[in-house]
Amino acid sequence: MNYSKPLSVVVLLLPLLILSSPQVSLVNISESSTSPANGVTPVFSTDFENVTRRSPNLLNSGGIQDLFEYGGRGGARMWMEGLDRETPGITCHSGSRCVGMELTDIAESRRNEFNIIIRPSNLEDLIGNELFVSVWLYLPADWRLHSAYDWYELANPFFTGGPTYLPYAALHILQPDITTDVFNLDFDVRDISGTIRTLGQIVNYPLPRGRWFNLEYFVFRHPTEGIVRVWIDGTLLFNVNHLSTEDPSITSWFTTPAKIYYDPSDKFSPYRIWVDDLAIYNILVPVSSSPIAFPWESTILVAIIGVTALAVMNRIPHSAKLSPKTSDDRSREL
Ligand SMILES: [Ca+2]
Repeated sequence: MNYSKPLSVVVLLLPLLILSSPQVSLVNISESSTSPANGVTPVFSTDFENVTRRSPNLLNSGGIQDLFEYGGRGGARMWMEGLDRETPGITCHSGSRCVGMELTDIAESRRNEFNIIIRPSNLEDLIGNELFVSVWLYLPADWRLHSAYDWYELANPFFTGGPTYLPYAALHILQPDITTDVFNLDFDVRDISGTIRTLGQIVNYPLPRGRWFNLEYFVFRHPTEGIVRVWIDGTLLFNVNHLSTEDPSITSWFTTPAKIYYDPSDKFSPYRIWVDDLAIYNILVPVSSSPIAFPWESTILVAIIGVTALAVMNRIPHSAKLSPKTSDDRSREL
C-alpha cells in the first residue's frame, strides 16, 4: 500500500517532526486531477431519488444500513426533502429528493447523526479497511453559531462502534466571534486512550453557506498507522498520517457524513442541514484540486510538532468540544 506522504512540507520539516505523533500537512494542490467519478466505481451510491424512510431513524436506501441517531424524546428529526416535506428555498443537489435533518431542541436531543454502519455483512465486506466517502451537503445561507465558545460538529470520518467508542475523528466549525461571519475549521481526534487532539485548524475558512458543497474524506483504518484526508469542493484541507483509527478489539465502526451537534450553551433552533448524492468507495479516490489560490492558505497548520502548541491556539476548551459518546447525551435511544 503506497499512500504518498505530503511532499515539500514533510521534507523541510522532517528533522523536527516527532515521527510517532500524528502529522498534518500543508494543502497539496498538485495531487491528481482525476475526479472521483472518472474511472472509479463506488461500492454504494445513491442520489436519494427513490429513497423513503423506513422509520423515523432509518432510510430505505438499500444496500447499506444507515441510522439517524438522536434522543428519543423529540427535538430532532430527518425527512426526505421533496417527499415528506418541501422546505421553501431548498433545491436538492440532484433531482427532487434529498435528506433533510434538523435539531430543534438541544435539551431533548443532543445530536442528529447520519450514521452509516460498517460491520460484517454491512459494508465492511465491501470496503475492508479503506473508506472513501463523497457527499453533498447544504447549510442555510444565514447559518451561524449562536453562543460564545460554541462549536458545531459537521461530520465524523470514522467512529468506533462500541464502548468506549474510541478512537474517533470530528470535523468542527468554530466561529470565534458570533457577531461576524468568520469561521474556523478544525480536524480533531480523540485517541484510544481518550486524549483529545486538534490535528488541524484552518482559520478564516470560507465556509460554504447557501449552496451545496462536496465533502469528501478518506479513512485508512489501522491501530497506529491510520490515515485521514478531508476535502471540501476538491481542496485537500486535512491530511493526517500515523493516526490511530482503529481499536483492534472492536470490530464494528461507522462513519457520519452529516451531523448536527453543538455546544449545550447554544439554545438556537432549528439547526438544519441537507444531504444528497452520497457515494462510498473502497479505495483512495484521486480528488481534483482547485487551481485557484487559497486566501486562507497561510493560516493552515503546516505540521504538528507535539500537541501542546495546538492546545494553546485552540480557543475552545477541549473538554467541551469533544465528549465521549456515552456520556454527553441527555437522552439516547437507538
Ligand atoms: Ca437527489
